[in-house]
Amino acid sequence: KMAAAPGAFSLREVLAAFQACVTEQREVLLGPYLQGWRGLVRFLNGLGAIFSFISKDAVTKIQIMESYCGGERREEYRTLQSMVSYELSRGLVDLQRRSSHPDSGCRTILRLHRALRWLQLFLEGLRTARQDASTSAICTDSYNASLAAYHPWVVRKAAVVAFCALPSRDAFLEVMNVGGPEEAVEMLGDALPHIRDVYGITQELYEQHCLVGVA
Ligand code: 1PX
Repeated sequence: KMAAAPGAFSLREVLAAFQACVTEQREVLLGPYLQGWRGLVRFLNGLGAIFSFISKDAVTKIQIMESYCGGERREEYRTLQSMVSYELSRGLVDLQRRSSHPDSGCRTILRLHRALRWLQLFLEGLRTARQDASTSAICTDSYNASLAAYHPWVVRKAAVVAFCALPSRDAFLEVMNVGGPEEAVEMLGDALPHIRDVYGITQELYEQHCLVGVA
């Protein structure tokens, strides 16, 4: 078993951010939510340049959100709940078609939220798959069951081609840097309920406000 590279970061800390973002009142804090995405992007970049078209889009969306969270109205962007009520009450969301507010927080988070569903399915797949399972097959299945529905053909093609570059399940668990495969699987088991929770709270909030299809 390979020792963790010094200075290398562990996916354990990255996923812990999704635990930290749910408050006792079941609000989702945007700070740790975006921090979680930052860590995932860092991890994705470590997997190779073939994934950079994916990480670039994720970074663009994280940056849009970070500028709201550090901007003049930062108080309104403390939680997902406060963001939704602020943007909707001020008419800052283009619901049907992108026009005067093309980069609202609501539409930007929705893209990350859909990707979080992919992440949940993918990690669940990794956790429960046989040792000799193919990571790229797990990834393709999770993608087809989630994000693919929102992507045009050309993006779907590029994504599936990139997935072929993923290492084997064991090698993948290794680069997660949480210890051996058993430890990695255990960590995923601990982290997944929190990811599911964040996904569920967001989904419910978006359904209540008819935001699940925002342009
Ligand atoms: C141990 C697992 C850790 C793996 C970490 C992987 C982090 C993945 C981060 C992915 C973030 C993807 C965000 C995509 C958001 C999106 O759907 N954007 C599209 C729509 O946005 P728009 O502004 O146009 O309405 C946009 O068109 C997307 C373009 C880029 C292609 C997106 C392909 C997404 C594949 C997600 C799977 C990542 C595979 C990682 C392999 C481990």
